[in-house]
Amino acid sequence: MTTSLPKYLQDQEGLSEECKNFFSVLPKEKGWMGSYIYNYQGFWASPRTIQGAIACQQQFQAQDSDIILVTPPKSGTTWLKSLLFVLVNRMKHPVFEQNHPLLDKNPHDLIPFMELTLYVDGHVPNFSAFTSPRLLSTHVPFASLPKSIKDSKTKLVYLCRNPKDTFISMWHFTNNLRLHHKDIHSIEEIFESFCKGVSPYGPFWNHILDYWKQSIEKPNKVLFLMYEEIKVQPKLQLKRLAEYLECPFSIEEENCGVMDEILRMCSFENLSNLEVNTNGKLSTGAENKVFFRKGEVGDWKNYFTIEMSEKLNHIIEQKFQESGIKFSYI
Ligand code: PAP
Repeated sequence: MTTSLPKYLQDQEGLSEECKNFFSVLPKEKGWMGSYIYNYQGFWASPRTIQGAIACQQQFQAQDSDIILVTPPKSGTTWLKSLLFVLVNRMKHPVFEQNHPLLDKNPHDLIPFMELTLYVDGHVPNFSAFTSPRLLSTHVPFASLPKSIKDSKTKLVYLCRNPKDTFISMWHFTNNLRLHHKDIHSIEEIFESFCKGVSPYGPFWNHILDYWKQSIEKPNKVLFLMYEEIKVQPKLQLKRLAEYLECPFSIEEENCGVMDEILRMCSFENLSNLEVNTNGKLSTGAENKVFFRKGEVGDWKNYFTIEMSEKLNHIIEQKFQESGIKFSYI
């Protein structure tokens, strides 16, 4: 059946009978974007995303040199994609060069999502155009990553953000994408879902805790970063990232201001004002500008009631206390 809804808002439309049967037995809740999200292998996502994740699990063959960025949605993925791309490719594309790819491509086109782009809708990705190291990304929780990623020397870079700002960013983003098609979700109803753990790729606490645990157990396999820490100490975190990826900055680079230039190029101010990001679109049809809203820490204070803040504080304390993870600006 054809539908006028964009693909990211479609629910069961276009699914085969076999797929419908598959989803019919999964736990189901009201979705943030499409009508419903389903719980598969412990995380919540749309049927399209789950199918993309399954295809990725079945087909993706990791290489030892691969670098994979993992984030819960709206944690600063776009920012870190730009930093990673510029950092890792700085020999091929020197940062002071006029026609740097970051200047005319959105970071999501430079580092594609595996389950949302490469393996979505039955696509078979062509990796021949990728140079080494391949830079890829995913929102999928650790337990649902393709086995070859876990078995290889592939490096994972994990980025999360304080749950209050992540929630607000996600609420704006999903409403933005729904704007032309359906009603807007109220903050109250979507907040209740978030607190129950029902959010894209959630529960958010499992997502963060699982990668945190991996980063402690295997520090050469998973680097754990936080959005707020990059905001506060950008140079330090960039240096950490470069060292982890085994492409540290040389003394000459440090003296020539390469780090400053990378941070400037990837800053919210620079990226959000580029023509490609103000007027361009991704292959999925989403406008590039939806990935740039405010880029600030603590914006949740403009939206949360005291009750909402206390409720989420309680959940954060309960879920993260034992781990020692401390979120800032909450
Ligand atoms: P995604 O998971 O859908 O790819 P993601 O990039 O993680 O989205 O989240 C977008 C958030 O990062 C937005 O936050 P906000 O809603 O609180 O404003 C966006 O503004 C912010 N962002 C995008 N680019 C940058 C950047 N260069 N520096 C800092 N924040 C950024």
